[in-house]
Amino acid sequence: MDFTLIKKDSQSKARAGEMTTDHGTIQTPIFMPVGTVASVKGVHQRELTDEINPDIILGNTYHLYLRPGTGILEEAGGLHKFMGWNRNILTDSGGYQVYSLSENRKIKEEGVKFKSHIDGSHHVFTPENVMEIQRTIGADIIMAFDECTPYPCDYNYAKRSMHLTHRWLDRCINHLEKLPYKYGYAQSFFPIVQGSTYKDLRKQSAEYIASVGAEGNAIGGLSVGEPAEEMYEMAELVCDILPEDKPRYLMGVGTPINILENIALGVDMFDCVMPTRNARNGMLFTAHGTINIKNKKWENDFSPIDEMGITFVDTEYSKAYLRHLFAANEYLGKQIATIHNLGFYLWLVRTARERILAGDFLEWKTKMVQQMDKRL
Ligand code: PRF
Repeated sequence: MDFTLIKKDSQSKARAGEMTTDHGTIQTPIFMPVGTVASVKGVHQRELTDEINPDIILGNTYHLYLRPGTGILEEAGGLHKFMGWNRNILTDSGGYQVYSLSENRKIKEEGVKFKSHIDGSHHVFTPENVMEIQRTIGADIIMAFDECTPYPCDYNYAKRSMHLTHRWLDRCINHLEKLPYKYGYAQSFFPIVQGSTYKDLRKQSAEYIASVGAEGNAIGGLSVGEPAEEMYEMAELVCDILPEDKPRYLMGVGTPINILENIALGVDMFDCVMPTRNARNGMLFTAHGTINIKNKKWENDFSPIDEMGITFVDTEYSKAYLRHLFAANEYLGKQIATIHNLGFYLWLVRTARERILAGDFLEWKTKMVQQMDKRL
């Protein structure tokens, strides 16, 4: 993988860059739509490609391992072929889902024992088998196996957990060296900084992660319930330590405002279920604030869903119609809202990039943060 820093903002720590893998170029800052189970929920690949147009999407090792399983993915020739997506994919390692979804998980030095949320069957994730699984899934970017600490987290637990994540990282790297690529294209490996909300731990973890010299680096353990100000403080501290010439990925973040604030601190990559999950509950993100489309106030508002929106749904359907679809519990409502929200998130990061290149990012960000903080 190649990463070129194209421009650094002079008034903030924001950057515009370009990553190139065997599946194409990714312009940063980027938001990666979440396609947990080999599907961006409710969105056809054509709508994803032609309307939303992200350079990269995300898949989850935990889910794909449980279903359809690595056997099917290998037989398909990898996840890209299986799901009909020929641009970039990043897979998360399971080092988060296993804590948030599975029952009875037991964390030991060796790895994590867990029970499937689907059928209750027993499984073990270790740094080694998670690297093997990610080789078989075949994403362009694969993640280290880590422990994401909850919030709040007492200092001693956070410290022990961070050291475990570091030891697991060494095991990931040692094992990956023995595993050739499976499908003829390269895979890049990103380690993950942990350390909860403790500055000294975050510093220590960022220094350790930076020392392994990976092609890109991630920040985990944030957006788990801590106040936004603490997230920003940790992200900034870590970004200042991670190498400048490698992409930085803040995992599982966040609201449109969180994304702009973290871009300003030097983050290049984001993913979050928020645009897709909230869409299915009738919450729309726009440049002027959020809309609860189920609200009665939209009942006879025949204006377009989002005048400024970049996707066809924004101008071809009205708010009143979309409200009706939610009231009638029609699938189409969730699909339209999902396309709108993802279109908005991609518009947001693309515009951030344009503003960084134009030199007025900070001014634009300040205005956008104010605007987007409203409920319409
Ligand atoms: N680790 C991993 N995936 C993640 C996180 C993490 O800490 C987070 C935290 N917000 C989201 N996804 N592996």
